[in-house]
Amino acid sequence: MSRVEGPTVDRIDLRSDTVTRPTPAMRRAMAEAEVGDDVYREDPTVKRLEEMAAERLGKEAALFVPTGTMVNQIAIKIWTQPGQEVVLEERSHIYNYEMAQMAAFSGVLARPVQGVDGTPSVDQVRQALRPPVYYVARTGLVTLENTHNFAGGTLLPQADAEAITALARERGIPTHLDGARIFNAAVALGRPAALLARPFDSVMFCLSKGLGAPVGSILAGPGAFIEEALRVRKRLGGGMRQVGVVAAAGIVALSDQVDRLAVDQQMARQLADRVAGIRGLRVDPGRVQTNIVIFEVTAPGSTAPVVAERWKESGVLCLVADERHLRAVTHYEVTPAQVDEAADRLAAIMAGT
Ligand code: TLP
Repeated sequence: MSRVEGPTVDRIDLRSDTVTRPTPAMRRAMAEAEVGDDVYREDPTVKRLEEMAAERLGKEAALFVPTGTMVNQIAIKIWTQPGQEVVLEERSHIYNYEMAQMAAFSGVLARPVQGVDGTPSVDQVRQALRPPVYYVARTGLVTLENTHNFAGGTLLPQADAEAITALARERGIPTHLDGARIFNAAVALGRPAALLARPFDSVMFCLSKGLGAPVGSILAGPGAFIEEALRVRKRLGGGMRQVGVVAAAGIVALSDQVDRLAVDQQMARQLADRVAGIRGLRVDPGRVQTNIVIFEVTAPGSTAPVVAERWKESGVLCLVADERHLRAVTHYEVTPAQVDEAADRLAAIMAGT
């Protein structure tokens, strides 16, 4: 795996794994991609990617979509009716970062439950499902997230996924997994992504995060559901033409980039170990399970935005999760040496506060 060197070698960008640029192999595949008009479903490269993705997730069919947000919203639109509720976790991406689109586009209400490490208990979900009486709204969908981004890249325990989806099924309610980083979970657990996807009716994952593709996410599920998803994607303006040039990078992402996610996970642990030793910051490295590290700023008088600004001045970028928490994400464009360097600069900043 060779890295793409850009003009920003001194900058260490830990804002997200979305910042990864396409690999040389991806760029070659993009240049050589066979293409057609995908709105007419005539792009052979898109077709190949969709078949490959469906197979990797153990689902009947899959659809290539511009973004993860669009995938989640397509799934919500299809599974629900206006006036219904969607049960989701309080810190989930769908609830917090998708512009309240479920309300605007699907006319549904979010019913959040507060999980532990991003996973609600079966009892919490049971209580959040509306009773089958005519005078309350119906629950139209249950969604979960794996890995859970803002809980700190945490893994969804398979037993919980099985139990929650079984409960929903008993009640005739469909389930959707926001698996933006499902391959990080699969690699961390040493289990196939299809196994993690199996309990859910539909699953989303992103090619554009740790897998390094420039653009694109996948929706996978039953054949008839994907047929309908094609219509909803078009309605949202997500019908694309010779998009095989982009899908080609997705094929390389799925073929070449999955196993190396293990390296990102080691670097996240390395970063957490270092941060844990810095006075004024708090993190439990034992809880870092994948490529995301969320740590707390505990230094009196300081805040997460202030520390982020100082870190940025030293050349390291991260994301402010809230007033007290910062998020750093490892990916293929950072090295273990850079992770150490980023930690050294942070230690120097905190020593001065
Ligand atoms: N996450 C981005 C930001 O939007 C926060 C990031 O940097 O982590 N589900 C999950 C769990 C995600 O983390 C994201 C993106 C999405 C959905 C949306 O994907 P895109 O950005 O492709 O719409």
